[in-house]
Amino acid sequence: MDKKIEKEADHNRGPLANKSLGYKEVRKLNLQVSGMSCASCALRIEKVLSETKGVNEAMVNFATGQAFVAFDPAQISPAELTKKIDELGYKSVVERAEFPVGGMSCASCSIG
Ligand SMILES: [Cu+2]
Repeated sequence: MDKKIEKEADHNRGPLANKSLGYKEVRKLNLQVSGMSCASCALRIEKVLSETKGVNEAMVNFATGQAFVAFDPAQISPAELTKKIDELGYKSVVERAEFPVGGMSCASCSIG
């Protein structure tokens, strides 16, 4: 009689519960993207990146030509991310792989 309740409780504590707690490693990456000719290029890249397995978040800024990606390094590598962009017909260069460090000087200072 109690067995059933117990089993259900276990089920709720299953792989899904662990997954939301266990996936903490996120690496951040800044990319310089060239070849974009309008804002929808940026949206297109953004969409493809954010649908890529291992990517948590992707933002592409047409005006600055910069892309920001938050990803799980266990699932995808920076090289694979730049390849994705290149496959779409744009050129991308890793500008900086971000580690959780504060107080760094302004990244946009280095943009001509
Ligand atoms: Cu475009």
